[in-house]
Amino acid sequence: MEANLESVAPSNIVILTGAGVSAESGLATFRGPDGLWEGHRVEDVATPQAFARDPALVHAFYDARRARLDEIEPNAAHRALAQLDLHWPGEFLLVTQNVDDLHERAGSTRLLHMHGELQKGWCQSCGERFAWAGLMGEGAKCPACDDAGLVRPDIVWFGEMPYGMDRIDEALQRCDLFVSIGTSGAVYPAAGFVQTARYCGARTLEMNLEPSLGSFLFDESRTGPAGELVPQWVEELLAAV
Ligand code: BJW
Repeated sequence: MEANLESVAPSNIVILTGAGVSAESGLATFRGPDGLWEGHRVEDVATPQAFARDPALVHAFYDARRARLDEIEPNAAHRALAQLDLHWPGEFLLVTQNVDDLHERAGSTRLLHMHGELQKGWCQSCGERFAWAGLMGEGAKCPACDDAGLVRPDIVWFGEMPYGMDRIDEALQRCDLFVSIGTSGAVYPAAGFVQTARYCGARTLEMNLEPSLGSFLFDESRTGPAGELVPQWVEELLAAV
């Protein structure tokens, strides 16, 4: 029997978003037919080893994606989640796997980028992380130590530890509603959040264009475009506050 989320009065919410949330803004997802890294599996390219092997290729990829941010806008799903953040009286954490800045441009503030951000750089010489606009390329100079050529995109690649895991774990343990939106469930640890939340007693909801790999783990699954499903769901939730 399908769980009825409307009958529950959650107070603490954790939301996980993936590439599907930005798809209607015009950003390709990773694993779709028109996915990023054309001709490559993301798992084969988004690694520190791939960067060491061919830094020019990896920089070119991230430089192009950073430039693309100027051409796109947040969509109805980003805006609805920002409204929920603004009006939700309980604890709230929006964990995004996305490296674009569309959630913050829509107005989200209780937000954590677990896979890094396109608009940040990380110096491999001094360890500093900093805001970055425009091209980075192989010769980029660190604004902190002035070393050139050792700045990389501040992106979490395969085999690296995602950001904010302690904060995320704590929020998952405290939440009574966990919602996953527009993510395939192919990449851990994010794909395991639903199990942690369930184990700690939360109800779970998935919204995706199609059922994800871990769809069976959710109490409720809504199928369709995030730009339609998310505003509808936020309206339902805020009407009950
Ligand atoms: C729509 C829609 C619309 C479309 N509306 N929906 C073996 C078993 C288990 C784990 C491992 C393993 N071997 C290695 C691992 C670990 C590894 C991993 O998970 N590998 C898998 C391949 C198995 N993970 C890691 O290495 C991570 N680190 C780690 O584990 O550290 C150790 C650790 C241990 C314990 C605790 C904590 C940590 C790091 C993962 C880094 C991922 N990085 C990337 C690339 C960098 C970012 C970038 O370049 O942008 O992040 S990979 C890529 O996948 C990107 C994404 O954030 C991530 C997830 O993808 P996402 O968002 O789900 O996109 P898609 O395309 O897969 O799905 C889109 C979905 O949207 C689809 O379902 C569509 O249907 C849907 N959709 N349009 C609604 N309009």
